[in-house]
Amino acid sequence: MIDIKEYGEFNTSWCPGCGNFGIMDAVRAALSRQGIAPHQFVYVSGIGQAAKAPHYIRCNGFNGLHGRSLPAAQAIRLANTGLPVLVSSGDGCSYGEGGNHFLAAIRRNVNITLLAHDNQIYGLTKGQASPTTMQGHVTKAQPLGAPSAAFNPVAVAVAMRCGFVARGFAGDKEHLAGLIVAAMQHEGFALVDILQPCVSFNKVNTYAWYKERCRPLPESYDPTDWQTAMTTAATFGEEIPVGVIYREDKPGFETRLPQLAGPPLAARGRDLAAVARVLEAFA
Ligand SMILES: Cc1ncc(C[n+]2csc(CCOP(=O)(O)OP(=O)(O)O)c2C)c(N)n1
Ligand code: SF4
Repeated sequence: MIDIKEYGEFNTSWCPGCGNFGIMDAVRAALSRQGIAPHQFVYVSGIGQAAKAPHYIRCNGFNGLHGRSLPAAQAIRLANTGLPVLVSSGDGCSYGEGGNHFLAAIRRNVNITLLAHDNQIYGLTKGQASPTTMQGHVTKAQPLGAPSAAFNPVAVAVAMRCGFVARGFAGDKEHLAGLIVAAMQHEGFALVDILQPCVSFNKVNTYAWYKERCRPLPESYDPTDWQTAMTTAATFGEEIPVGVIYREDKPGFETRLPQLAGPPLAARGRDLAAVARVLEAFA
């Protein structure tokens, strides 16, 4: 257990009441419970309000381009297979600009955890519809209502048999912290899609809206049953199940590359003469 104060206190540019605060509290609690000190993990993000999360916690951080956090995170993990790697990314960043990286990360199954701050809107750029915005939702940029059907990331991840798929709610920090711990403990790519109110630009999916609908899965729920998980993942409307929706143990990408057997690449000595030979050969 690490003292929460170790992760620091920072001024943020988030609006008062933003769901990102609940997610950050849950991240701190999850790290503390696992005894992971600020220098012992890497926190990766792209661009957006969610992507500012690594700026507001003591950590090793990396900010990539919009939608490009997952490739960077996977590279970091493959270079240092002993290192916990967390990604915070908005629904636009993860499922819009980064949509193909999301699918590739599920297929590749590198051992990282994606925390998708899903506020069903583009927060940083002031409220345009994102891939998870509900069809018909009126925004400043879509005055006639969002014309496209909403993307369901949880259902897509389950359909692809992603090894760990959970849905959480930023308004229930204790439950969310448990999901983040379970995701980080999972061997392979883990998705936690987190319903996160944007109090400034999403006046439809508010705290009250989510609270009325979010139902924690019962103890008896079996997340290893794929058919049931598909039905559970597809449930999003008057009722929204939250918890670990699907899990499947399978070998991670790291076990499939012989080059990664043995100590992490980052801990191995560097052979600069070999690098010089490669440069010479291809220059
Ligand atoms: C390739 C690219 N497209 C668009 C933008 C402009 N842009 C920056 S943040 C953002 C939306 C962020 O929304 P989301 O990822 O949902 O995160 P949030 O701010 O809601 O946390 C957009 C469209 C950009 N920076 N790069
Ligand atoms: S605009 Fe929305 S997502 Fe961004 S800080 Fe404000 S409440 Fe949070």
